[in-house]
Amino acid sequence: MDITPQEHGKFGATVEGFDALISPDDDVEAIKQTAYTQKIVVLKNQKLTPQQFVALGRRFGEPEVYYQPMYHHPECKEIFVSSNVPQDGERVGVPQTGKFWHSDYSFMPRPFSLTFIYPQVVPKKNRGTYFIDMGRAYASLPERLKQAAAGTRARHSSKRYFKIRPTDVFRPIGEILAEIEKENPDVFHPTVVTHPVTGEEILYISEALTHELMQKDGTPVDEDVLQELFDSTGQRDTTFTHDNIHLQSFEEGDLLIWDNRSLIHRALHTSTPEPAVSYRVTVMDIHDW
Ligand code: 7UC
Ligand code: FE
Repeated sequence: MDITPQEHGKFGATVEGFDALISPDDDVEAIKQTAYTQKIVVLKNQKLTPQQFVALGRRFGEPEVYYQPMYHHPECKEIFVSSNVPQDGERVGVPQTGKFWHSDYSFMPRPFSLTFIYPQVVPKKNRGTYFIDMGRAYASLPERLKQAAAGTRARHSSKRYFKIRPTDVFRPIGEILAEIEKENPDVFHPTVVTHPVTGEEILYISEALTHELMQKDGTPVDEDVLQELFDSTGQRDTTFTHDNIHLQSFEEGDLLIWDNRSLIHRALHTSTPEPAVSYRVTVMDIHDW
């Protein structure tokens, strides 16, 4: 197995010669450490069935089943399907997922540690995912903003990006919102978290899911602070040319693993309706948070 820095983009590593079925545990451990330190790992030339993909995830941690069944793979509930391609005339998964800056499951009490994406149908144009390393972004903030974020908590909510389900059609929006509130109440996470493996400090906020900052005693922080943090870290750059933004592209056979604690990401979906299918597995590692 060979681990080398990625040729394109700003960070990440490429792995050649890893076989999910037979490679030794030492290889898995080396890849895992690389994911924590280099943030993105691309496993090349993977050829896995859905079941084998879940088994690969299990070698890295405990796979989590997404809380909403409409995203599940029909055979493997551990796989979250992003797809605009019907199978036997039926919808599978959900189209156009994650087209906004976020960290997976930050609106849950315990967000995922690692995310695995295994593209199945790769669009020809506009493929890829934007990433921002929020550890690096935090380190380069002006001291004034670091101080403003320090010691505060952030409220995360799925509300703005909750996808209307087929069963929601003709329901009053207020009723749906009340249901989201009840089943998936907003959560608070520290605004600055320490990565349990690397010790790095991370600004754990995203434009789509973070709604408000609060002092420890519950006093709200001036709304401008959060907006400035989004701005400074590159999340408001509609040209995607901010120095913090890395565009990760992929080709068939690539399997991406990333550190979901320190990266935020945003899917780059095709503007024209090109077929695109991607499978996702998410795992919890043994570390807190
Ligand atoms: O449909 C989607 O974009 C799913 C998103 C709201 N959540 C993904 C996650 O894991 O947090
Ligand atoms: Fe995501």
